[in-house]
Amino acid sequence: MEQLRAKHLAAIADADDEAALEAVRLAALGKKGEVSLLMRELGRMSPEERQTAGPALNALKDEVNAALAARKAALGDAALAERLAAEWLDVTLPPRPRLAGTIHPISQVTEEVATIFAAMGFGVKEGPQIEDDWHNFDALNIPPEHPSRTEMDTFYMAPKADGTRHVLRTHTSPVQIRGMLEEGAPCRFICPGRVYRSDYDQTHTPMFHQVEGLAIDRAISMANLKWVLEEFCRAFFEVEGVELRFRASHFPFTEPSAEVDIRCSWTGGVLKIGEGDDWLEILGSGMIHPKVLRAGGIDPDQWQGFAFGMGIDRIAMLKYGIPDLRAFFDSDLRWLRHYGFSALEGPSAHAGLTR
Ligand code: 2NL
Repeated sequence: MEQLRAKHLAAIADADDEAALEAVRLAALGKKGEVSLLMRELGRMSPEERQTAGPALNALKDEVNAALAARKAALGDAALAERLAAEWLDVTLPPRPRLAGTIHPISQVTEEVATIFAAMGFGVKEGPQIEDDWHNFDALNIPPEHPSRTEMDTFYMAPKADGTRHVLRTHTSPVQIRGMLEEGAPCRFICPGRVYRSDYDQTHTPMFHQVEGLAIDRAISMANLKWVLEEFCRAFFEVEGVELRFRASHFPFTEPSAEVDIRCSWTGGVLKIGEGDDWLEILGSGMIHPKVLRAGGIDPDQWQGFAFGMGIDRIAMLKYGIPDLRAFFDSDLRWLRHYGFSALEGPSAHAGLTR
């Protein structure tokens, strides 16, 4: 037994990979291994013999198993150390310019908007681009006969077996409904994403991007709305003295409603935001309609809130001087290199928005 012990422990110490170690294990403890065969002899021994040989064999088996496990761990550590020494990557190296992709202006602006609203306590929610009628229209107090529901304006999916038809969402409002149902009041979040309308000309593409936002609490008012939007415009357009103008308007989902213009100038065909005598419409907003709150599972006698919506593509064009909307979706590499952003330095509240 002492001979067997010395032989197998030496073989384990000599094994220099997992296959060699497995061969040793089989030779000692496999079905026909030497230790296993000895254990089988126990049955033929006298009870006295067995009393000493049994525990001794068990101890040998345990010792060989422990040695196998220790050697296996040591081989694993050595293999890992070798990989760590051989495989490394300097993550601080700059990308090779011809190979590096760029961040699309729409992605960049979406990140900027999320960063600014995050600093004011707003979360970000996303939802499905294919919606049912209820989330896209009914829940938003859009009546059955409203023109926006026609096939002139909305993309409908093929009808299902039960006759219902889903739509490509025409705004991100259905995500706000889902968000209200999920969170309850109070809540505060923005919903950026793709939206679809049947429209194509110089200033419209059938797919575009919108960001909507809402804040619901016991005493939220138009004053809070105005401050939040001013704060947003100051940060986004990077002008200290932003001036906004609220014009009475109408949306089915808000009451009262206001469209918001920002002061600007157009001299020599160059747009300057924050100065001048012109006004540029940048978003729609209002106090959430009681029926819409109720559709979102929120009691309008206890809570109220503001909501707003704006076009991401549009504010991206305004901020970065991009003249043609349709070029956004051409995937032209020269355009992407010109208007795209560095992949490694995204917008953040501490590093600034536009590096
Ligand atoms: C625009 C106008 C707006 C909203 C969107 C909204 C969403 C819910 C409830 C109430 Cl769930 N309102 N969204 C409100 C006012 C205007 O968008 O001109 N967008 C580009």
